[in-house]
Amino acid sequence: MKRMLSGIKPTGRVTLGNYIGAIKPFVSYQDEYEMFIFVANLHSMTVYQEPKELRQNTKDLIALYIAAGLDPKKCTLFLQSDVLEHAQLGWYLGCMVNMGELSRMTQYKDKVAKGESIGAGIFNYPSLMNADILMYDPDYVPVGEDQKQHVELCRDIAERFNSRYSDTFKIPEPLIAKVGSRIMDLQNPTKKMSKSDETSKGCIYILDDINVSKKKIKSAVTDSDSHVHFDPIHKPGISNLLEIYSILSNRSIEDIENQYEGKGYGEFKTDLAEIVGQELEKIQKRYKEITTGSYLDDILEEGAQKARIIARKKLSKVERKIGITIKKR
Ligand code: ATP
Ligand code: LTN
Repeated sequence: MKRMLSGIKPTGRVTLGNYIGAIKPFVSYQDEYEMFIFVANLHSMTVYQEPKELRQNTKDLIALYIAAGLDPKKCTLFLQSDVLEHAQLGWYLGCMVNMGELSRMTQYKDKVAKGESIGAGIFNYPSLMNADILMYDPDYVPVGEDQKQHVELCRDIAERFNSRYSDTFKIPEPLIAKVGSRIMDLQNPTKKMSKSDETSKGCIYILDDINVSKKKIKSAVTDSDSHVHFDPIHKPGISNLLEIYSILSNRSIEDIENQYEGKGYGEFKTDLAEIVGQELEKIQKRYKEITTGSYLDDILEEGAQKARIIARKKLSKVERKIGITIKKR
């Protein structure tokens, strides 16, 4: 079985973008691949997190992975901070990446451009991500479009390490879905839907009240035309809604366009609001069932134990190769 690994930061309430671009694809891969899915809580610290919210967002994220259909029996689910080896490997890999390479990362550049005060963690963020990935030798890293650049840097660093020392890391491939890898904000469809945004009107949260989420779909910004047609450049709003519709209903965009030919946006949006509402209802029901009792703690403990076995082995291999370990084993 080929291996897959990915993670999401608990930086806010999980959005429909995270669900469509990451969680739903993870679920669809779990029968075919050996999966490692984690909560990237160390990465979340690159931006200040209110401790109480961080705790809640972390619990919710792990619960939503399962509520959305990830099966802990098929997939190793864990918290990044429970496997200490990530931070240590991240340090070694951070010593192998150049400032220039890190400065070219869009996620970092965007923050600089906004003039935000930036912690050193944001700059070195990709080194920890490289460690998360390379630790487990995955064949594929399923991510949304925004993370492609990070996985490409990870490949470069893995190749650098392998050629400097000797073959140690598998070179991973980013896996990006053709549809749904960049769900846009419903109020500003030229911008990615993001869980850490301050305004919530353009963002559907998986744990949103169902009626609130339906309203958000119905008031999504579209154009003044009324032709339900996929054209992300000229009709970004309706194209975004078409992508959401297509993924959640498992139908092609073309098929949906044909259904709404000559019908206008109102009917299309009402139907989509129903589809989104039903999807969220299903997930929320399961979420309520699994968040009572100690079920999640047990899953995380089991997941961390499995992940640690692989991580310890990989880290000691790395430390022998680079000369940190002085004991002969
Ligand atoms: P933040 O706002 O804190 O950057 P985020 O909502 O962008 O958070 P991440 O934790 O960075 O979410 O991403 C988790 C996963 O979800 C990644 O694979 C990312 O590519 C994917 N993802 C995030 N937002 C979207 C989106 N709008 N459309 C599709 N995929 C997305
Ligand atoms: N950077 C990613 C989260 C992340 C990740 C990873 C994704 C951290 N480590 C390893 C895939 C593999 C993000 O911002 N979504």
